[in-house]
Amino acid sequence: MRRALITGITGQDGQYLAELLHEQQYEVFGLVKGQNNPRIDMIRTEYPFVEIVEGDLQDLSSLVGVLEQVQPDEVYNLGAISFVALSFKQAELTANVTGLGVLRLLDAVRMVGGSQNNPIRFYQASSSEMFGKVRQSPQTEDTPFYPRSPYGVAKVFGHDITVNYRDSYGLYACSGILFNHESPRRGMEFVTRKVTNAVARIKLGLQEKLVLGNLDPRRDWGFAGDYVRAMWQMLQQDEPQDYVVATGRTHSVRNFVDLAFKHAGLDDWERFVQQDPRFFRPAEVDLLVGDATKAHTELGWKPEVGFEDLVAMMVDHDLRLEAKKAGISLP
Ligand code: NAP
Ligand code: G4F
Repeated sequence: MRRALITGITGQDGQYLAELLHEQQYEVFGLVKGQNNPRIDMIRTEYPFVEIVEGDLQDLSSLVGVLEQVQPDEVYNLGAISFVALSFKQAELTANVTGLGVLRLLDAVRMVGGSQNNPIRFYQASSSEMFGKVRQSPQTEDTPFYPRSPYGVAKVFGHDITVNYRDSYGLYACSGILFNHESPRRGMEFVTRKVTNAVARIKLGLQEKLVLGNLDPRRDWGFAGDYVRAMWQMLQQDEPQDYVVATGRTHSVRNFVDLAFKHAGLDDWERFVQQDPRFFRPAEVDLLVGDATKAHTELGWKPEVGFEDLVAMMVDHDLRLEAKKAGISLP
C-alpha cells in the first residue's frame, strides 16, 4: 500500500484529498497541530481511515519526526493560514506558517528522503492569489506574480522555494497553482460559504441580513472535489512540474450572491445584503481567471462541476444543515 501524508487534513481540501487517496487504496496520514485540537474529533468521526499524526509547520523537528514515523511515498502540503483577510492582521504568523512552513517541510523531506528508488514526492498548495494585481489574463504557469496580501507574498515564497529545491536538490516537488475552489466543506469565513449559509438562514427565517465587503472582485470558482484530483495526478507524472488548475470562467462576488439567493427562491437579494467597510481589504485582487490548458493536455484533468451547480450544491447543503439545526422540516 502506498502511504500519503497530508498537512491541513482538517481543512476543506484535506478532507476531499483524504477520501480520494483512501479510494485509491493509500494509507492516509493526517498531520494535526496544537494541543487538544477540536477538529481531531471531526476527522476521527468522519474519516476513520485517517491515521492522525501530530506536528506543526512552525516546528521543523516535529515534521522530521512525523516523516520518519510515516515513511510516506507522497506528501501533500495543504496546511496554511489560508484566509487572506486574516493575513493582513497576522502577517508574521502567515509568513511563518504559509511561507516558511513550506521550507521546513521541504527540508524535512530532504532529511528523511525516502529510498533512492522511491524518493518522497512532494505537492505544494500554491495559489492564484500569487497573481494578485494580474499582469495578464487569463493567468497561466508563466504569468508573473504580483501578490496583494501577506498571504499572497507567503505563497510566492512557498512556490519559489519549491521550484528552487527541485532545481537545486533534484527533489520530486510540484506546485499546483489552484484558483478558488469551494464546496459544502468550505470554511464559513470565505465569501462563498458565508453567502450560501446566510441565504439558507434567511430563507428559513433564522437571519435577516447578510453583511459583506466588496462585491466587485471576480474569481474563477471551481469545486474542491475536482481540484484535489489534479493534486494527485500531478504526483503521478514521470517528471515533477507546476500546473495551473482553474475552470477558465470568472464571476463577480455580486454574481455569486445573486445566483445563491435566486436558487433559494429569493429574487431580490439587494433587500437582504448590506456592505460594511470592515469586510473590505487594504489591497484587493480584482480579477482572477485561469488558463488550465497544461493541466488539460498533460494530466488529462477537467473540472466536472460547473459554477451554477456549485452554487446550487452549497445552498442546498446549507438549507439542510440549518433546517436540521433549527428543527425545521423541509418540504
Ligand atoms: P483551509 O480549509 O483553511 O485549511 C487549512 C489547514 O491548514 C487546516 O487544516 C489547518 O489546521 C492547517 N494549518 C494551519 N496552521 C497550521 C500549522 N501551523 N501547522 C500545520 N497545519 C496548519 O484551507 P483549504 O481551502 O483546504 O486550502 C488548502 C491549501 O490550499 C491551503 O494551503 C490554501 O492556502 C491553498 N489554496 C486554497 C485554495 C482554495 O480556494 N481553497 C486555492 C488555492 C490554494 P487547523 O484546522 O488545526 O487550523
Ligand atoms: O472567499 P474569499 O475570502 O477568498 P480569496 O480572498 O479569493 O482567497 C481564497 O482563494 C485563494 C485562491 O485565489 C486561496 F489561495 C485562499 O486561501 C482562499 O481560499 O474572498 C473572495 C472575494 C475577495 O475579493 C473579498 O474581498 O470576496 C470578497 N468579499 C466581499 N465580502 C468577501 C466578503 N470575502 C470574505 N471572506 N468575506 C466577506 O464578507
